[in-house]
Amino acid sequence: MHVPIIENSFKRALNAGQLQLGAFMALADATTAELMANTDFDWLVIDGEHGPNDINSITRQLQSLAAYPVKPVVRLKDHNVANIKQTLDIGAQTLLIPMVESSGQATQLVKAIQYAPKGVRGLGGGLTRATRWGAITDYLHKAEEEICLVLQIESPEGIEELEGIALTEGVDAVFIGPADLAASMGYLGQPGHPDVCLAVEQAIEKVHTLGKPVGVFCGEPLQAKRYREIGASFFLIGADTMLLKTAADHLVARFRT
Ligand code: 3PY
Ligand code: MG
Repeated sequence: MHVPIIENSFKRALNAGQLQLGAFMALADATTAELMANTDFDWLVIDGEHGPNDINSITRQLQSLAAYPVKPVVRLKDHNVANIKQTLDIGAQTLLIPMVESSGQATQLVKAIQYAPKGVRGLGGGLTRATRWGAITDYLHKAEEEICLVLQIESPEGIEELEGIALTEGVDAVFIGPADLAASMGYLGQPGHPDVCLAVEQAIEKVHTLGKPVGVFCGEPLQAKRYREIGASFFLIGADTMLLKTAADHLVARFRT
């Protein structure tokens, strides 16, 4: 049996400059992921950096999301080549990788998603969901085209190296993380500080000028509009955890008064 490779609609949307509104999912649960897939978000990030996810919970969430048009992304916790290999092998096609600070790191991350001789991704073949256990018979030759590598910039060092990182061949897009950027700029817990917002704006403008898709976490519609105007096209605007917490607090408060 031959199954065609799954096209990466997130990669295509980014390359077409289409607005993509997304959310983090840190509840690490397949049913929650399915619930989130039944909203109007364009993309959802299974968060393996801060959420209590492991390779099994990420697999279950990818399986949940596969039944819906929403575009799944997995954020990894580090740059480990073996983690990247396993995450691709369970069928993730878009990876968001945090804390990238140099073009050297970007080059290593690109190699991690490519098979030899270009890269270092090990061959899982029929053992993997990525190949639908061998049913996607041309997976090896088509995989790279359908993988989307998004690197997260969230430090002054990363901002300094922005051009080299964004222009590294094989890097599909850049995502700015204001929370860690604020902390590393000396404004811990103040991602909305004017100096941080200015750095975010300058980074967005730079990546956009370089012709690469650029995204950012931004929970404020007006600020997101501003970021959109200067070139950002994909946004994370919230998280499942934050949505549940806010709604729960709000509900109880209405009855306590
Ligand atoms: C950050 O802001 O530090 C993130 O990682 C994502 O928004
Ligand atoms: Mg961060």
